[in-house]
Amino acid sequence: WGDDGHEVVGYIAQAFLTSGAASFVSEYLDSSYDGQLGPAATWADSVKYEKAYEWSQPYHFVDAMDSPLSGSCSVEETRDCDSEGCILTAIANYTTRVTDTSLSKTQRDEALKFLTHFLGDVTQPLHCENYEVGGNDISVTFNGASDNLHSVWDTGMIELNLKANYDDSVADYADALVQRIQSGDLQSQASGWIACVNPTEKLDSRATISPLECPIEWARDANAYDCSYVFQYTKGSDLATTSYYTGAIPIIDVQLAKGGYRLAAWLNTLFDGSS
Ligand code: DCM
Ligand code: DCM
Ligand code: DCM
Ligand code: ZN
Ligand code: ZN
Repeated sequence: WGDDGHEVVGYIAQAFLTSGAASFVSEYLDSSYDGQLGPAATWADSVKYEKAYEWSQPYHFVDAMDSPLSGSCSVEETRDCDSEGCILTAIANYTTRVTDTSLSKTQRDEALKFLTHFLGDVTQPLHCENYEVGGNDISVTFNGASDNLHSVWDTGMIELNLKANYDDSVADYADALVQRIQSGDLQSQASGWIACVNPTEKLDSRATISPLECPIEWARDANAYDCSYVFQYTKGSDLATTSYYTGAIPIIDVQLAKGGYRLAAWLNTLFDGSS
């Protein structure tokens, strides 16, 4: 996702943190973010082209070598996540590091910022797809301009939706999604989004669960949209002015909502022993 999507994920998560997780965030998050996961969620993108952080570039996605145009979608760790790592191993790594009391405050702050970002990216269908470099190499027209399919999903459709429905306010969009999770149309689905973060289980009793289990489940969930929707646009059409856009918005809403709700549940499990 672009900055707007990541900030929405961070703001949603913030709204669902329980006290222990909220305390960890306010104590460990770099003070320049004022204790808010929303503004901190874009940090990982802001550093990834710096020489010192180039190693983190492959952590933003998993190149699933499936066949979405043939209706075959899948994510496999051994096939799709090579030795340099991917978003699956990055989530596992930073989950371990954020709770590692032998690490410095700066290292745990960095782990929290990476987790906040990657639990967002793993819900973007094209971040869980190898085809045409996750859609980066597919040229499309969007809102009268040349663009690529990946960027339309990361940024273009979200910006248009923010302008049309939320007065260009990321905070208003996040608030609306929080309301829909708490008491609206997303309420009945939300517990299913955190099936991998058992609310009644303590971290210790999950010790036998592979740290990759949840990231893989989340990536497969996002990747399924590559078969059901993402590549099913009319070639040559303007994606902003067709049913492609109106059909994509509910998918983007629910994916950003999942990212935020899962991030809160994840941190609540790690720092409160409950989600
Ligand atoms: N780095 C790493 N392992 C990761 C992620 C990042 O070693 N999973 C970092 C540590 C250093 C940089 O990559 O900042 C280069 O590491 P090295 O000096 O071990 O080659
Ligand atoms: N690092 C990481 N994951 C690891 C090891 C290191 O992200 N498994 C990052 C944390 C530091 C940087 O690399 O910002 C430098 O690592 P080190 O402290 O190991 O030199
Ligand atoms: N990206 C991806 N899969 C890839 C390569 C890149 O999902 N195999 C994402 C990362 C960025 C966007 O595409 O969100 C553009 O990547 P870059 O800036 O590295 O070209
Ligand atoms: Zn992207
Ligand atoms: Zn990213």
